[in-house]
Amino acid sequence: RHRRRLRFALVALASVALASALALSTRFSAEAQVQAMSEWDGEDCAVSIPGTWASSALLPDPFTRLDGTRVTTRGQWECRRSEIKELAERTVYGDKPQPDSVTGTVTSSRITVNVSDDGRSTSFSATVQLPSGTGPFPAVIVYGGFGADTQTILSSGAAVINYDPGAVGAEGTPRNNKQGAFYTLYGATSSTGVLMAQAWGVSRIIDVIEQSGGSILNNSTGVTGCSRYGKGAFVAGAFDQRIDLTMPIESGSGGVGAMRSIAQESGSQPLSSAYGEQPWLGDAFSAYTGNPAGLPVDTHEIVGMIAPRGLFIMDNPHVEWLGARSGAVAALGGAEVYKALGAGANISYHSNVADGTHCATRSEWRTPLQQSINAFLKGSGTPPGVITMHPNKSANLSQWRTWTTPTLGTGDPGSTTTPADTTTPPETTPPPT
Ligand code: MCU
Repeated sequence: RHRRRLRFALVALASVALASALALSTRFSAEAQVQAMSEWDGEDCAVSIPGTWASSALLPDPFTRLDGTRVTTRGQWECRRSEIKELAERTVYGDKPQPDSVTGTVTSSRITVNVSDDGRSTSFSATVQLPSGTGPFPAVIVYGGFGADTQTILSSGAAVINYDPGAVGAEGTPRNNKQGAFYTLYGATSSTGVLMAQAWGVSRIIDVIEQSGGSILNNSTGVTGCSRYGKGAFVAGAFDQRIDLTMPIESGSGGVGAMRSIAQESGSQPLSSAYGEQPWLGDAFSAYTGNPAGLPVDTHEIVGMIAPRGLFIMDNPHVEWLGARSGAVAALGGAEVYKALGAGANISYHSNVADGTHCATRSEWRTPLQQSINAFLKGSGTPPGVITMHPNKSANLSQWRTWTTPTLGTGDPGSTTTPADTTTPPETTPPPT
């Protein structure tokens, strides 16, 4: 692991040099391309979780640490983010372990992954579709076989990695007999939910891409999926900082939707149902299905964990079960973290679509999808940077918080505390029809 860290550090140094060069030429691409060093770069933060925490009906303050003080610098945010990660693992999703060894191969049609941890081994694979042109290409890991616009991904110049998440974290099992590659390693009674197991699988695919030497796929990676696979893509993006672009589609309850808001949004999938329908969430979440106010986090902070990396959240406002208003609540709350980091344009939310069909391919999302791939996976152009809510499913953040949003500076005494870019995504409202 240490050798890997060193390699990441060297890559990071090179990227910093590259990023500064880019910053001189185009300020925007420097913001859009965020280089992460490793799966989680807050490993060295000392996080100690208390036995109890205050209950809150409104969204918890992302910027107040467990010790009660607020973060004021970007460095402090990194460790606050590790607190959020730890709390979210313990109460919502379950733990995401880092295995001892990962090997595998990347060809132009397939990625194979072999993982061992603590004397047990498992493997799984995914198929690859390359775009036309000359590689190496960035790639988008697509959960499942529906709902993501793979044609637009390919025509934007990114490869598609077809990921069968069920091979790593299976649906259709009772909680005490979970199945799939993750549970082969960590046990069928692991309390980690299927979404986190599947996210772990995504991280192992990225490990193999990183090791492959970059002749077919480079290290720019996105993740997407619709519905249950949108829940999965959201968790994958939040818990692996090497993912440059996260695009959950119509993910609903157990996905992007703010849990406190889901509990109040009429017709949306109740938390007890999201917990019970499949072992998506971790076993510990059973304590909160009827008491979301007791959660120490909510999904706006999972959105915040992704900041300042690329995020494009897509919601369907026509199917009540999908709780699009709660998705908007989480997006607006999480966008405050992006703003605090001076990266307001790196998050987009869009639910203003005409077709009510769940997981339809939608013309309204094609351009922002292309822009997101260009900005975050190819380093060109500007990200969409829009929050566009359907009028029937709009949200008002002021009803959900009492906290304010700080501007997080570098913390260096001599340096300016003003972030490079304080762009706020415009809140666009469609003309009345
Ligand atoms: C939105 O995702 C789920 C939803 O949570 C389930 O209740 C329903 O059964 O299936 C949706 C889905 O994955 O549709 C493809």
